[in-house]
Amino acid sequence: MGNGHVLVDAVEEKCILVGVITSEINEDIANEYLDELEFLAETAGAITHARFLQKLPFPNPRTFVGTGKLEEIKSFVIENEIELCIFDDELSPSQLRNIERELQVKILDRNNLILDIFASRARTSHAKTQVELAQLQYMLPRLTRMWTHLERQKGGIGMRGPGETQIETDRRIIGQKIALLKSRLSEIDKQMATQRSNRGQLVRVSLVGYTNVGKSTLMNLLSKSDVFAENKLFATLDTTVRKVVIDNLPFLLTDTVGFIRKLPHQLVESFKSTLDEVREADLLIHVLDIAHPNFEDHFKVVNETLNEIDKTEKPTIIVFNKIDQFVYVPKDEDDNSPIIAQNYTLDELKRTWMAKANTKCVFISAHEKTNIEELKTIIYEEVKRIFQELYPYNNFLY
Ligand SMILES: Nc1nc2c(ncn2[C@@H]2O[C@H](COP(=O)(O)OP(=O)(O)OP(=O)(O)O)[C@@H](O)[C@H]2O)c(=O)[nH]1
Ligand SMILES: [Mg+2]
Repeated sequence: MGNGHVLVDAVEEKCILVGVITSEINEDIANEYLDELEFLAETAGAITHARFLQKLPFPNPRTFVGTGKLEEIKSFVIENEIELCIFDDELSPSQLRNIERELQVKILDRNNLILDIFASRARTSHAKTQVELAQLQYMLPRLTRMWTHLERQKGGIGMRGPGETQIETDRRIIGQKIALLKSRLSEIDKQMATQRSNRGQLVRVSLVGYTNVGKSTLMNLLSKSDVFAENKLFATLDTTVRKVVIDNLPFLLTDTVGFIRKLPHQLVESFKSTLDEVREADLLIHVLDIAHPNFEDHFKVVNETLNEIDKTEKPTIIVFNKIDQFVYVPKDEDDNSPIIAQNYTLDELKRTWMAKANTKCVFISAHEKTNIEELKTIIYEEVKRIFQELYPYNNFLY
């Protein structure tokens, strides 16, 4: 793994994935969710051995999947010595207990997995505190005796972060810890707010987008800095702020944590000051990975998350990244599979988006450095316009 960043334990854990097909989620979508879950598992250091999907009107309130399905999963787990079962949706405390009792292996849901990746990614004490708080809050209602005696000592996925420090399974102690972390965070939040307010009269621009779309790569390109970028989910946890100058016009550029579908609520809460960067930005650069089959879905998820963080509409530039990886898939007339974005040519997509987005769009490759000049021109124009609005009496730029 490049750059000397050691993320996973040397031994990879054997896992299986479980999801449901409901009236709201058809089979294709359920499979796409599991693709993403598999990428998350891989990022955390687990190898997926099988996927189990069940069609249900709604998830079983007792065991998430039906009893028969759970039996099938159990045989597979025993036969293949599976150590870890990952469920795509949030499990209730009682579902977790019931499934654990039945399968007798470590059970995680998507939220645990995301929190675990965040825990192993956290570098600064700020990020660590934020993740630890989110983990404890998620863990608190889900403490089971089984969980402790089975797996606490062994470590591994889902056990990093606060798990490593052998927290007592005593709710009271955890409650105290949560209070402590909260007060520590509110101290840090204050410091960060002061830092932000001391930045002077500079327009603030934030790179936002789904995880792994190329935000950090673009940050490095624009600011000639060296922010960690890699083909794993959540490579970035801490925001980095750089002063960037385009044609004598200086502004602040922030690289932020990537978003993902079903981002745990606790995480959004405890990442408040990280997300404050986005909240206080004057201009957003929304980066999309046009080569990803679900990029339009990602666009929606990011917009929804942004809306949760801040209700006000901000000026936004949409950047379609990775055009070098885009593969046009022509569709035969008798092909009845659902239409995906890649069934259009890049030119068709450009025209559609330019027409339907009421904001500036640009198509680039951060990797191959294609159309970067065009992007810089657009950023320059927007930053200049915003600067003149914010500081009408400051003419030091001209
Ligand atoms: N082919 C191609 N790959 C790219 C391009 N831009 C970035 N990548 C790759 O995409 C992967 C993710 O890039 P990052 O810059 O880490 O993405 P990010 O949005 O910062 O990801 P998180 O911090 O995890 O949210 C890396 O492997 C990059 O090398 C591009 O234009 N083309
Ligand atoms: Mg990044």
